[in-house]
Amino acid sequence: AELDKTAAVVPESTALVPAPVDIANKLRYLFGRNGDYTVADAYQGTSWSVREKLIDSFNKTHEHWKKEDPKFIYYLSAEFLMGRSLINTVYNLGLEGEYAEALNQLGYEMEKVADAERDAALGNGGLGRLAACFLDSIATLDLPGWGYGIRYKYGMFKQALKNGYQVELPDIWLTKGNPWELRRDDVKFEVGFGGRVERRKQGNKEVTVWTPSEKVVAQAYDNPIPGFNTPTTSNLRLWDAVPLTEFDLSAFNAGDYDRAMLERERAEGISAVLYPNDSTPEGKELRLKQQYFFVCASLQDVLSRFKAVHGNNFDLLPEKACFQLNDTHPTIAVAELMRLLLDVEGLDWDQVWTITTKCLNYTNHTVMPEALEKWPVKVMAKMLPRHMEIIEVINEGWTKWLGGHLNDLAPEERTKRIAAMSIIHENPWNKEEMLVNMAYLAVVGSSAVNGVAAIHSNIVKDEIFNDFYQIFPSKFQNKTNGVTPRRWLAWCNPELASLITGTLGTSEWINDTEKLAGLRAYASDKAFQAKWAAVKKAKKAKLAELIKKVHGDEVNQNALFDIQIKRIHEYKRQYLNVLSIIWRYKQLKKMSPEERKKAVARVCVIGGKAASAYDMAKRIIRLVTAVGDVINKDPETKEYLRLYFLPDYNVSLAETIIPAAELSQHISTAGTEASGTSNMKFQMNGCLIIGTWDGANIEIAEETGIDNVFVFGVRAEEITQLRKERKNFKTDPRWDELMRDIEGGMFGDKDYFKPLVDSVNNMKVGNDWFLLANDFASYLKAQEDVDACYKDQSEWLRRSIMYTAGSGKFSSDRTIREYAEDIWHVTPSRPTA
Ligand code: 73E
Repeated sequence: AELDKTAAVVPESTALVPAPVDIANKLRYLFGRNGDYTVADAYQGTSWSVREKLIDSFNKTHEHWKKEDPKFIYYLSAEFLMGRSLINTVYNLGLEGEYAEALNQLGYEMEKVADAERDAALGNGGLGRLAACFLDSIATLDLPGWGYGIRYKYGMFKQALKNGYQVELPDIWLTKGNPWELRRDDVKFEVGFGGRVERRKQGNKEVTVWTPSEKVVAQAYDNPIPGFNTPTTSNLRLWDAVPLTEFDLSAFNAGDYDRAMLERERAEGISAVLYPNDSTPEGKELRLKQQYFFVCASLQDVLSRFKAVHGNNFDLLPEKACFQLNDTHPTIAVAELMRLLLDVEGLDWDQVWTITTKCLNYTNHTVMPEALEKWPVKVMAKMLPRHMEIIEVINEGWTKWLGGHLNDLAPEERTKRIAAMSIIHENPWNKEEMLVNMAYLAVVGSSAVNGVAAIHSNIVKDEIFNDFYQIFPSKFQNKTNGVTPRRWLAWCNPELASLITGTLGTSEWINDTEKLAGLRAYASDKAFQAKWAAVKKAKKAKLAELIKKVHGDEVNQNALFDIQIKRIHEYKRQYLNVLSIIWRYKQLKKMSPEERKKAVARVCVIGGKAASAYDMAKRIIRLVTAVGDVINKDPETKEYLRLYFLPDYNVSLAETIIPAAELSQHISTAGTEASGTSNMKFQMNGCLIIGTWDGANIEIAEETGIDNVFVFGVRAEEITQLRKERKNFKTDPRWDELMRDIEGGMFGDKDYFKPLVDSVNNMKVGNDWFLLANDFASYLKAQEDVDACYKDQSEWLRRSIMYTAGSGKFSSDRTIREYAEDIWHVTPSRPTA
């Protein structure tokens, strides 16, 4: 008999079950635990309980959006560096009181329980973390929007130290299950690779048919993203690669078993590992496969939802969906959207080109020339033959159009310019090879192109894409990065948050960071400064505890906590930081005990991962640990100077380090760091900055008051000339001394450090491309200014308060509002609570 469906009572939510009971229930029925819980259990029980509230909110939001059918923004990114979810979810949903209380009743402390969670580390660094902050803001601002990416089985490697050298260990993060995801067994798409392309007659029309030689299935996992102070919970949809045969059990007959297993391995390989490379992408075929895999699944998913509502009215697509390409990694979307609309939906070229370019937008994140992705035509033609054809046709049309547009140029000049702007071009290092320039494809295929900080967007316009900018000036924009003030101030530094709220008389700053400017009125107030200092002190004590745990050392908690945490890269110049620490050490050694007592004591912390194949970066890590080994043991100076390398820098470590920092270092060669985002997190937490005139440092200095920031070094405009003149540069005698020290074995490992020394001195090897020697003297001078300022604690605290007060601009809410208004044209749509 037919079931009477209306009779089924679906409880609206689990809200009526008290949290402690619910946690115990989850442990009993999901894990078979009955009392006697470990902290890890408490984490599991709590998370699975919170998950249900999250899903309730997710469902409400999506029912609402389904009804309203607003325009959506889809953020396509190969990386989402989410970090931990429990605290963020509980606080964003406003459940912190309830769950803290529940855990107390069970005998646990929320903070300790939260510590049992593993980071979701599906990203390398700034680019991936930016994507995560953007999702938080998109949800908080009630913007209809989703993230789309890859559910890597192994995320960013875990970094360990062995005798002071980096070793990489796999990030096995899913083994204990993941309460923050929801597998959608009904959402799967096929993704093909290789094979051949044919034209066939279909009635009086010629159609193109691509028959891939290999197919895999993309399986959707949803990761609900709760907004703060709103009923909106949006979504990050990640794709897992599984074999086709999982559908088709008949392939598992006796003879095919081996083959079926091989197929499984091949399929699963696609979403197995994140490429652990930051700022320079790896030109490996598997990486192109990953890119196409998630782009293809995401576009099919969006089109299938669109068609369910609007049928074949594809001209409406740009009014219902837009895609942001997070760097060039998802750029194959240009060709894939064309293919789906041309070959699958049967529209014609001009219509499809119009729709595609209206729907796509591209963000550039780096100026490093080696970072602009280029795929050999041969590789692409083999893996994605139909896409290669489409790109060829796009390029033909493009270069032809250019020819007309550049009519005024002399013929030779015109030919040269067209060649320089061609999406497909010769490999300058190997004339035999043709390359597809993915950045050019993204620029030509998008409505808007943006950089990530003011200076960077100018470099994008004036240098890397200048030819394109001259033709399409209005296509180019700036969207200065931001970070979520929820994770990076309110939740990671509740002590400071409550002082701010108490002082401003409102917590509205969490959604409206411009309100932080109200703190300026208190910057010189002694009583307020004392409270501000007490918070910093408590956070420093926490970091000191961590250093003790990792290195076994007690550190002087009255010392200046001086931090540099970011990926290890020559352009970020951790090496320069180490040189100044060695210099400081040598000065301390020369002082009498009385003189030393007057010196500013420092605890220096450096953290960050080196890409596994990045040899020079690994040597820099070893230099840090070797220098630390000498300095930290020296009985004469150890009260005054320490240097620790904190291994396995990740999101959750950052949440402990940043609130404790008093000085942070952002010292890239001017013109090399597109933006930086940790600088914003430090600023929010009242940490002073020593930095170059680069990336977002510039805007941070403008907002904070330039005199409050320790700025040093040459300017971006000077770099080209300085590089030309580098051969004749007269190095500082102090620099020469330090080079001799390292070469002479002051920190051991002479041979291993030799290439490092050479890279900044020897013209044959490195030519000091990042101009450490040029900035060395002004850097030491800025460090002296830091010391002088720290001696005047009231001035230091005033500045610290001015940093937080000036951080309003750097909320990712501001950034996302700008994207929404200037690029996406999406508007808020909030479900009722
Ligand atoms: O300056 C940062 C920027 O703040 C930049 O280096 C970083 O993106 C951040 C967010 O905008 C970045 N990462 C990459 N390119 N730029 C990158 C490139 C290839 C693979 C992985 C990451």
